[in-house]
Amino acid sequence: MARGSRLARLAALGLLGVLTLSGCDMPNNEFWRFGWPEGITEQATEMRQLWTGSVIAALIVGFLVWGLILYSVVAHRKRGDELPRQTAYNLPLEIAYTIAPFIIIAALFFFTVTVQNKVQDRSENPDETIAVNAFKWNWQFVYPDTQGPDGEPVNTVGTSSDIPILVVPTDRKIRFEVASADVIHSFWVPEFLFKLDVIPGNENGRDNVFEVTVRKEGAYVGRCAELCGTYHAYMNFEVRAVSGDDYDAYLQARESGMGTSEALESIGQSGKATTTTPLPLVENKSVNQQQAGG
Ligand SMILES: [Cu+2]
Repeated sequence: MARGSRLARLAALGLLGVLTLSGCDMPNNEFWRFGWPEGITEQATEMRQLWTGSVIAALIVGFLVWGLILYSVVAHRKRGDELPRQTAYNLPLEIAYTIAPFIIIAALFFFTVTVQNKVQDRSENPDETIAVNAFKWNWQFVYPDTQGPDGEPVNTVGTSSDIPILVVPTDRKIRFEVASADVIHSFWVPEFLFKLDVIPGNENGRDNVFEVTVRKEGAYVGRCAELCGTYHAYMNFEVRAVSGDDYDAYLQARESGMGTSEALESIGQSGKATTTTPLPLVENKSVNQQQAGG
């Protein structure tokens, strides 16, 4: 009986630890990330905190279990031929180790759903909206709230010799609306710790939208993460996160007629992608014809 209640107390203590740790901000350093990559968005931070909390919870359970195993091995090692005291059907103990895992799973589930809701959250009025159009085999990024000299919204489109650069502002809520012109692609920026399948015809604003707030300026590679045909591997792009002021200046430069490179250079950024380069095209006639046709 005494042991059973002690176990229950330990489980409760562990749970309390998880609750406390998940509730507050986790330290963000190499050790406390437990191998989790460093994301650059607000949403990635939420995910990292969930991971840190989960690992700590798992370690608490782990140390408890390892401790109990070690204790049993040492304390109950064979000392003679006499059978030790038999303690089967210890009801309090059995109830404790049935309820404790349930509480732990319920807590993990709760925090997972909470973070998932934050990651998939859509605001009423995002600060910026950017349309992402995927096609075999490249990307087009459209800024629908802008107007270029030709009266059309400003856009950047990649070619086989030019990596498209998706310029985004930091510290603003950005809504990405993804669409595909042909097959299923997947919009993936590893540093966002997020990807979204781009499914053709799926443009109802329900399953083709996500939002992020980028917190760190810099250049980050983006990729297609869904095998979409011969030149799938060529579908790389670059996210260029700049300050809000630079972003506004960039869009203004684009609206005045500058190209992506020129406008980037006008705000002191590199006009070319820095995180990836175009892959050489394979010399294969049938493949090239297929590309021209598709
Ligand atoms: Cu693709």
